[in-house]
Amino acid sequence: LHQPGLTIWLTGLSASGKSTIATALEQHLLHNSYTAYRLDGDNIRFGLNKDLTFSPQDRVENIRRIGEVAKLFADSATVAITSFISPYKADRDLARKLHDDAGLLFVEVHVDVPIDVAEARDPKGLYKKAREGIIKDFTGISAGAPYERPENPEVYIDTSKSSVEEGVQIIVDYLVKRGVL
Ligand code: GGZ
Repeated sequence: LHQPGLTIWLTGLSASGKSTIATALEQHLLHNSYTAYRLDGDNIRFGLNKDLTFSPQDRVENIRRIGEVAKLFADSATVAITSFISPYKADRDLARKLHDDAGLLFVEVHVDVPIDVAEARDPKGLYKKAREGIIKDFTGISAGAPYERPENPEVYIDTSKSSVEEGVQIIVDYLVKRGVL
């Protein structure tokens, strides 16, 4: 088994299903003897990036650091899977460039969902709080907190149409097609 080093970068709205797909993808890879490691809010925003808020400047720094950390994992021949909104195109492109410059594969995955579907899911009640103004700077809801859709992602998943298993399979199929797995 050739163990590849690369980063699979999931981007999308809150409640789009990024973390669920990231977790299922990580399990799939581990069960197939690949080394994979997931970076998400739970292990990054409460640790390395606990000094950062959701202001535009702090989101830029959040994604900059995550891009650097993902690159280190990829460089160690791990499949790094990141699961952050990463709302700004320029920041995602910067993370991509870091990988390109190091000769490491970067796979951008747009985990898309219509915002009304995300808002109806609202698993943590955050959309409701954002509508009420209790949470400020909420992506896709608050003025000044846009989500810039990827223009040319390597992989596209619409979680209002695909199940979690189908979403994982779409990513795996892409990696097989690229000769990575
Ligand atoms: C967006 C917020 C906010 C605001 C708290 N805007 O669905 P969740 O809860 O579990 O995931 C969201 C997470 C977003 O953190 P990221 O590090 O992925 O964001 S970014 O890439 O834009 O830096 C959400 C929760 O944190 N959350 N406040 N104002 N999401």
